[in-house]
Amino acid sequence: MEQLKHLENRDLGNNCCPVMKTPLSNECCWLVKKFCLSALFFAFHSSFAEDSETQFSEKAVPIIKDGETQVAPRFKDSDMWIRHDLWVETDFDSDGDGKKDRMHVDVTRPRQTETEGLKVPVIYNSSPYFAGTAKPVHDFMWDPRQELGEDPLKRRKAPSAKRKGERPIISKGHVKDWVPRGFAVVHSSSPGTGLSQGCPTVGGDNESHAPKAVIDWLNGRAMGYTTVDGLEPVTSCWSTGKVGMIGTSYNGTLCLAAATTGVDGLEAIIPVAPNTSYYHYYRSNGLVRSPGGYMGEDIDVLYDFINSGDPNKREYCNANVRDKDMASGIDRVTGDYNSFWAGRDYLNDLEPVKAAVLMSHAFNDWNVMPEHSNRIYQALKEKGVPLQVYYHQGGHGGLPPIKLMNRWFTRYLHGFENNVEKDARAWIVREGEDRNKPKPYEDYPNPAASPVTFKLIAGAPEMGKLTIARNSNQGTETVVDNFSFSGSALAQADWTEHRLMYLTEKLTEAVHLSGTPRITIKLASNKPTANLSIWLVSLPWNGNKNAKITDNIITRGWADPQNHRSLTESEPLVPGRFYDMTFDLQPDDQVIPVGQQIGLMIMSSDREFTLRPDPGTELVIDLDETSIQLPLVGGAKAFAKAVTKKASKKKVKSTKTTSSTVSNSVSYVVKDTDRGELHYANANGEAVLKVISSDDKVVFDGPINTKKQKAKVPREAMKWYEEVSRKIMK
Ligand SMILES: [Ca+2]
Ligand SMILES: [Ca+2]
Ligand SMILES: [Ca+2]
Repeated sequence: MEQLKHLENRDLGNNCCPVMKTPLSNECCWLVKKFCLSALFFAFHSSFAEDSETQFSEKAVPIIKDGETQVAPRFKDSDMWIRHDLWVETDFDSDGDGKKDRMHVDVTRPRQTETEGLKVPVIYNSSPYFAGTAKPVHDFMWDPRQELGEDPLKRRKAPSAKRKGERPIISKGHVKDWVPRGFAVVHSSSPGTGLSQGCPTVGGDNESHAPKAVIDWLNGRAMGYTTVDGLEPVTSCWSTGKVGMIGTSYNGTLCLAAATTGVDGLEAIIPVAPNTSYYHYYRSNGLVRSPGGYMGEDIDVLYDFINSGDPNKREYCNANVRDKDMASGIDRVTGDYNSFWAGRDYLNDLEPVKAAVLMSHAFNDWNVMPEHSNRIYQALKEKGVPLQVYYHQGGHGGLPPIKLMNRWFTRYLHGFENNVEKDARAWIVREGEDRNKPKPYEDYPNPAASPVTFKLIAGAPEMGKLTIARNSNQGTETVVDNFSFSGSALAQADWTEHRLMYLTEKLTEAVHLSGTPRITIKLASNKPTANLSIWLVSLPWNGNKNAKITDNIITRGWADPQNHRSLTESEPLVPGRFYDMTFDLQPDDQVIPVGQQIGLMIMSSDREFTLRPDPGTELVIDLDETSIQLPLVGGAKAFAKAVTKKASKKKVKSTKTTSSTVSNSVSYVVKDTDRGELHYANANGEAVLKVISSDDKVVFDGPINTKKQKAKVPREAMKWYEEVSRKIMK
């Protein structure tokens, strides 16, 4: 303490950049002989120390232990931190006033950056939300209750966003985690929000160039000023120039946006639940599809939501960005991908990326869905940048454990070799487990997973079967659109025409899905437009209030049948004509436990996500030509094993009939040299019949619970079945 006091009392004046000396003086050698050599080594090379003993040295330095940057006693006291704000000049003028836009930036840094000439790396967080948002957002959404392919109803005007906040603090986010560890934390409001100039563009180029300018300033390559329009400069001589960006959701997007500029000094990013493509946020495979929880949101709604910048510039920004660029680009009529969306898809901008990326997301984030991080993660693998991914099983947001983040930043901002490259590449929190205790995996998707194709066996309006066996002659089944029923209600319904459901056998071993399920579907619509929604569920449905988020919905996906051929061009459907299309559901990593059945549910509208046209559209599905590929650890073999009946089965060789009756389940197998084989099972009230002809053809395979289903059994086979069941009943 004595020494701290001494340091505070030293007068170094206002000079932010005192002459740099070796951060650890020779005094260290007198104090800690044993530690001296390594301390000096680090002092010369990167000015940090390896353990807390160096607090006795004259000057404070970051302390690294076990590969992580430690909270240091001399950086801990928040009263001693230096806080200030400034404006960084960018290289763009997005608000049309002829002057380069300046970004409002705040800085929180250890006092020693002022008193001891300490230089520190920077944790940087940028956002459009820091200065407040327009509320309530649900009042100015688009109305989803409209016919598909028609002009949307006019959207209600948004209230103006009132700027909030007191200078010099823009945000306190991440400060408590990193300043006590000897980092500076920097925030900036993104263009056109708060006290930052420019227009909000929601994914426009200025949102990438703004954080780039701040990183340039942190490296002495851009100008900073004490005021928004003055010329009194502010330098960043306390910065090592090594910057790590972190942020959740939109703020995570901005980490990636900055990285796509390839700016020097941005060494590492930790995007958490980042939106990486506004098309994928507001559309899905050609369909207008809202982010979960924000029905009717679109990119112009988000623009209004964040529009908290200078009120005098709003008229210009509204007219140019919202009412011109966005209005002409968003296309809520077809929902197709176009150049407007391509310009807001960061996958198209990855070429310059060189920052080390620790991607973070959740598999049950139905707002910014997990495909957003996965598409970038998979693409970056090709580029060879240092890469890790952390997934948990919750909803939107959620930082990786501090240890993961710390190892990442310690390695790439301090340049300290903690071998983070040798850590597991993928960290996945298992179902119901603590979010801070992810399991290490070789990669995501799990390299042991391979696609297993599941076929459909008829069953509507009840539930059909999902099987890895071959199917044939299943005909078609029809789903009738009705947005009034939620997907979860339909998944639990015993009998309904508003969804088709196909269930695997009950799992007798857990099944591990890892990767992106892909559906191939052949369908015809009775109208030129139709929604198509796919849910993969785990049944029986757990309706308990305390059900885990993973208990019922495994994953889901949405697509526009009009885009069966092209994402950029919808094609009106010819009523009654069959179309083939293939698309992905959201990526997932989930273990489906014993006792559950995996269900493929096909719906038309999804009331929580799609537009809501008048009910009645009929989609006819060709069951033989429809299948879903599930990436399963262990592949088809593992699945076959997971549905093997553990109870012993009786087999009959001759024409003899056997039956076994166990409480509510009945099964028998009949073999007849002339007629073939007849297999019948009735478990839990679900009757299934399989008839194989003497020349080994499957004559029928499916449920026979309803009149309609029974009507599908070939006549001869039905006669045989009735004959046999009569015998058994006696
Ligand atoms: Ca300007
Ligand atoms: Ca479309
Ligand atoms: Ca899941």
